[in-house]
Amino acid sequence: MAKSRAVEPSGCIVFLLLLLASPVSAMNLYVDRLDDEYNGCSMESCSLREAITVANGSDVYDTIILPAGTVELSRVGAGEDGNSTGDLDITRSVTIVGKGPGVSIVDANYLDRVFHIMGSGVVGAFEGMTITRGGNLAMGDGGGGIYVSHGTAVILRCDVVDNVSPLGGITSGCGGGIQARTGAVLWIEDSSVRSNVADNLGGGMFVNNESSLHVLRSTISQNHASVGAPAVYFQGDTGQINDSTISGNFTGSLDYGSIFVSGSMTLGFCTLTGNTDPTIKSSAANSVTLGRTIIHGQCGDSGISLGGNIETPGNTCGLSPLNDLMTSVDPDLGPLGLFGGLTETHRPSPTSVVVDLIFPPGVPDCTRPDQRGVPRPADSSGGATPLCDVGAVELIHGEIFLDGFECGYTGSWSSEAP
Ligand SMILES: [Ca+2]
Ligand SMILES: [Ca+2]
Ligand SMILES: [Ca+2]
Repeated sequence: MAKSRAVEPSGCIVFLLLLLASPVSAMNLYVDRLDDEYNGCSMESCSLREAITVANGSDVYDTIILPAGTVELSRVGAGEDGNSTGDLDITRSVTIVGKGPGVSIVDANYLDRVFHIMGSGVVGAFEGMTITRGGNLAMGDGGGGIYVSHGTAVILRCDVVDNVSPLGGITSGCGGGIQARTGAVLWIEDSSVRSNVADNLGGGMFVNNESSLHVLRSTISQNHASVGAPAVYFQGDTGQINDSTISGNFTGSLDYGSIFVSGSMTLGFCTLTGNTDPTIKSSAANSVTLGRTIIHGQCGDSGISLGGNIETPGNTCGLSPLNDLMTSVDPDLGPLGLFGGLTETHRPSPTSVVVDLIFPPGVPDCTRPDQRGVPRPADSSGGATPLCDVGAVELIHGEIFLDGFECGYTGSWSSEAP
């Protein structure tokens, strides 16, 4: 198994900063009503749809600020691209900032998808919001939550949840949560893509036609796709998923696996568990590069190993006996839940086979915090030396997270703390 490259989000930060850099004279547009009024922004009143129309007519990169609450789209008319009905059509670059997922919510009431980013070079950036209940049989193409073609979608600290992509008529049924097509860039960080449904391919997301995908510190869970690839369908240029959890995605079809890759994708420090097998499938061998990742399930094809991976049970991913661990031992991962950080994760038990492993020199070592933001490496099992754990979580020895409500680290408590 060749070692081809380090498990790093290459050049990502610089790229993101460039994308989000605001040129001079950009406007801040404050949304102050939660309905779907559409008769123009005024000083007294501006809906999200009205604010996007202002940004679409602006030559500079504007920012729209959402209040807390649920913006409910109500203007009937799916498949329209002028931002007057159905989905919210973004034709000039804009950042939309909410108060946080679950606090600022954009709900499309299944009248159409939620957001449509259109045009070469157009960036739609979403920060701190829930994007939900998008998708309609008449929406045209896929992407129930977000559809980006040619342009860029940046998704930071968002939940993309409960969106659908139905199949029939003019709608492809692909990309229940998100669809990125035709040279698009899909960038996802500190976000959850959860419980989205595609009647065709790509329950969580569908990325194709030379598009690229970057996922960091995010969780893709409980998505469904009828034809296959319930987590991610990727037929793109380059794909990277790092420090992330892919869990419980399901399909009745085995043809595409839970993650399907045609092209090239790297998964580093990820936890893959509870997905319909094959968990990863590709159009050709060696399309997928794995580093420091837990594959709790099966692969459909051999990949390239950077080392430090664990496959259990079995030996289907083409991993290296020298640099990886293939075992039949259960990884003893806890339930998916909020155990620190912004997204749900599976914590291994302190006695899990994935914690505090020593691999030969040359296997990628810990270089950045885990999905939750916990610095790596940490002592996870009560040993003398901090050692990297495999997967998205670095367990801290003595960490007490008995359930999702008890978040804290005993490192800051007294030794007498219960
Ligand atoms: Ca549209
Ligand atoms: Ca529209
Ligand atoms: Ca450790």
